Amino acid sequence: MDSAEWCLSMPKIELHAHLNGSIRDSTVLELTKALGERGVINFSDVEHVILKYNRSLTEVFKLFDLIHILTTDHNTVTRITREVVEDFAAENVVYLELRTTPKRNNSIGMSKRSYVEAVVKGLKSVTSVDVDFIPPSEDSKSLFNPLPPSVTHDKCNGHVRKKIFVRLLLSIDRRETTEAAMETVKLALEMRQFGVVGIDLSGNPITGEWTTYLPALKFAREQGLYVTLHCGEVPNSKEIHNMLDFHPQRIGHACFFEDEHWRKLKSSKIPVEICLTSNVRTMTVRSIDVHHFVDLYNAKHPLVLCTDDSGVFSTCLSKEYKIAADSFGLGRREMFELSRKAVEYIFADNKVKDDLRKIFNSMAKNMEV
Ligand code: 6MZ
Repeated sequence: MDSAEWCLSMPKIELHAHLNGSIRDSTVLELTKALGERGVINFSDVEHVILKYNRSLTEVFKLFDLIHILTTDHNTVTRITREVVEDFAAENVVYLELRTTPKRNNSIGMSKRSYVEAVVKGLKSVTSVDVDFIPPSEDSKSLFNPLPPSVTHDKCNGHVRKKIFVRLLLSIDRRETTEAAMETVKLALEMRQFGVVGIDLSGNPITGEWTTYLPALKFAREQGLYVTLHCGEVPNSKEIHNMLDFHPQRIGHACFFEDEHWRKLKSSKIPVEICLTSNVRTMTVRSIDVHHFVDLYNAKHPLVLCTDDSGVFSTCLSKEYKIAADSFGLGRREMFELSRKAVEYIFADNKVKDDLRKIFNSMAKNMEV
């Protein structure tokens, strides 16, 4: 087995994946053409935005604006959720924490709540793999029926079926107001019974002030939701300090950290979601060989490899592990251990953690690591 195949077959944990950034290229093109035919957009005007390979951070956010035009209706949100879960499961991701920004679109009767319901419907509509997304302790009698027991069994008709745990994070976009952020947190609390476990702060990092979201983030934490923050995606020393002082359960990126920030981060032990391809492509790190992964890894700081936007950056989690192996000289056992340690940083409950530890233990024997 070559190292690409090995990275593919290894069980993996994905903790930083934006739903609309993880959309398949083929789906983006299909939706763009369909809207072009209906005269909603002009395909030749947007083609270059979609097909461009190397994008700056600013261009990435232009692409998101376009993707949101394509995807923001209930059926499409359901479809892309299903496809994204199927794609991660196909590459042996055993636990996925999928994040998305609830969107309101009055013209089509979409509220933040109905958006999230469309996502949940997408989780429910996956048939190629068993999806565990409803926490067992929750009363899930309203809105959707729980999955029938046969669907949650590992064996179906004598065949071992793949199973993926999925939990949701609701994102606050840095363009939003305090009130809108608070609405998202309240929605997350209401949707806990459908696997919502936390809140993410994301969006264009040059937009908005951190203090705008602080009341909503504090409220989220008081109510027992987990919080992860995009932190240091652009140089902003004061914000990085303030975010670390808030002590979120995880942070994403950590690209523009200075010595003081590293010191604070390392003593805090806050796990970092590392997105290698995303950072290189958006030029938030100069090149892969100077990526902060190396320093954090050598310091044994908690970290997890993630994709960020697998569709937008044409990557997948197996590729990210292969890049880490090739660029930083990690062996198979080290990659496996890196993946296994991520179990400790997930936002799902202890039962899920236990199940995942068992999966990794049994795979460790199979894969002889
Ligand atoms: C910050 C990002 C991001 O929520 O519509 N997003 N925010 N930095 C990044 N690094 C490249 N990549 C994605 O997914 C798309 C949204 O996720 C956030 C942005 O707010 C983007 O609009 P959803 O499913």
